[in-house]
Amino acid sequence: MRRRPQVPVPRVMGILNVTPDSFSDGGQFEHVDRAIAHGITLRNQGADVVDVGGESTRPGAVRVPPAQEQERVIPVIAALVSEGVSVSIDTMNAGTALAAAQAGASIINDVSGGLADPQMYRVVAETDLHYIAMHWRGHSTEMANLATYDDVVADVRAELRDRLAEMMVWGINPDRIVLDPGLGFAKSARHNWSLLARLEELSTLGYPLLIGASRKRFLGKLGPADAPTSERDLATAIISTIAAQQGVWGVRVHDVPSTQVALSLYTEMQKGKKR
Ligand code: PMM
Repeated sequence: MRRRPQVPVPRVMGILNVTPDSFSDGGQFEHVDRAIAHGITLRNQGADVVDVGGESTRPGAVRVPPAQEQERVIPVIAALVSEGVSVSIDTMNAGTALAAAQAGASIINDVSGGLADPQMYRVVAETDLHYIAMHWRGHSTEMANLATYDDVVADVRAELRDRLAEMMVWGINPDRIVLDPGLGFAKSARHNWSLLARLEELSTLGYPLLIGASRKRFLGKLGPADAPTSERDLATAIISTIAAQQGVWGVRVHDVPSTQVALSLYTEMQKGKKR
């Protein structure tokens, strides 16, 4: 990882989705090679970690068998690790998390926060990797129906606290845990904005936070309806700055350069406070 500047800024996690819709044209090898090349580009652009995922979790996405998920991600992880890239594995499957750990991944990023696979906490405890536990209520096909809250921030906080209690039972090292409110997962646009506006209430759980707002649907509402998702990168970068101001541990983004500009701006401004 690159040297951290004196002003604390969030880690940048570059997104590498190794799914057929991300790198579709070409055979299996070209697909893997292009994914590896993109991972190296993300690192060269300044990503501290490259987050490799082989199963789409977009609203409505259907599940991928773990063996197929592993076929997609493991060669990519092994190649990136051999190039000195820090890798996290974006998976809900304990078997994939373990295979990724064996291939050299240093972070397990689980959008289900341990709810999708009863073996996940055992793997996290045994591998002792960093563990990103995201707030989650159900799989992509059902999550739209699960977006009901009394107070979204209080409810997400309470549900994450329940997950933390379970992690302690399994002997997961608290120093390894990062929490994520799970923007867009069983959340409406209004829920996402409330979570972003009140991040400090989640910080009171006492764990570092990761924010994954990148290119999500709620940002699309700020621009023309038919604009490509890459046009959400400016909004994403601004959210990276807002997240930095709230002291988050990391931001997960598709476009690393725009978030780097936003975070450099934030760093310079923070330095300006020092006399
Ligand atoms: N969002 C997606 C996938 N993985 N992981 C974490 N920790 N937080 C997120 O918000 C998150 C994630 C879905 O976004 P994508 O399909 O654009 O990768």
